[in-house]
Amino acid sequence: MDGTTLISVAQVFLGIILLLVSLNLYLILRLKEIDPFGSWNPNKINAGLFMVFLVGGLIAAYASTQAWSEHLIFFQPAVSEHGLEIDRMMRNTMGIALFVTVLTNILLFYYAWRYQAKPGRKALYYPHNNRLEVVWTVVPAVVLTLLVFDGVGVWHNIMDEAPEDSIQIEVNGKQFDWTVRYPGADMEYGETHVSFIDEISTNTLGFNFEDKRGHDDLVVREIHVPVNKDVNMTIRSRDVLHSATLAHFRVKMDAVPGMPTSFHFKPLVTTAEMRQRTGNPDFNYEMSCQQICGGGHWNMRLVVVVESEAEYNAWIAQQQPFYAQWQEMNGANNTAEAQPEGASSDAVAIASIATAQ
Ligand SMILES: [Cu+2]
Repeated sequence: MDGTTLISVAQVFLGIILLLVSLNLYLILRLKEIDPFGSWNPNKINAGLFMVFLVGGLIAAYASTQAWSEHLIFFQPAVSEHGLEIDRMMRNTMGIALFVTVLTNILLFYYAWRYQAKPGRKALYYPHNNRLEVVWTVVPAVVLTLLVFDGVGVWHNIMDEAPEDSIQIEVNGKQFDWTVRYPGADMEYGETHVSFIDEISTNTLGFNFEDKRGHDDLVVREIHVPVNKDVNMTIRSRDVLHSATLAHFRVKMDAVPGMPTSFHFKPLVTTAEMRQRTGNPDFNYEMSCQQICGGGHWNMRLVVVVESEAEYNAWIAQQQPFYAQWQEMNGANNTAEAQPEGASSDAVAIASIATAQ
């Protein structure tokens, strides 16, 4: 038995001894017909405890919010155009909800103390008041309607069609990572299909290499976007539900297998500016998965770099298209032309497995 366990056991024993001693003391007093609690007024004690709970609860709620505020994304201003709107709605809703919650709870506990039972005090029988019913139905209804209308308007702005000249990015979720695709110079994605997926030849996105539009597509493990430009993100999953989330930008959209979703946003602050703002030279935006998707869910993170347009163009220029990499890795013979015309997806997969071996 180590020291800590010994101390714990000693504490338990000490507790039992104290309990037994006080129980005995109480029984002796009762035998002598002395009631030590005889003069206590339970109504007064209960009323006092209500006030203790009210003050203690308010202090605890405030202190815990303070302690956690730097970890709460709500306290870090949004860094995208629509994110500022989301934050405004959040502030309004939280402000109203907080005001009502705090006020009603203060009154609830205060009245329990103020109108505690006392000799001669009689409860008032007050079963119904139509005017009161109307007021507490109509006021919340109007306030909630205003909040909902505001929300619907913002939602439509966010979910509108992405502007034509948006930067196109496709994020592909799978258990357990994200793969990012850029459409390349032709601004068009090549066709992909689940039946072409072939882990051995590294065709994890399932490119159909017969589609030449895909030959310049970039496949990377980082998101780079220029600041102050619209970004249109297509979000896909190849297995289960994931959720592509860029919390700083207030972007969150589920990745649904078999049904591509999308989200467009405009980043306003570069990674470099954020590093200065936070005083953290290692700061990085990230995309995470916020849908529990299995054992490796925690690992689904991706670095997001927001940079100047020149830096972005330089980065894009450095990337080698996936098709060229794939050819290098699988031998020059294994090109789209080498695939038999109209080959079934199985045959293509088997052919590439054979080449890899
Ligand atoms: Cu996940």
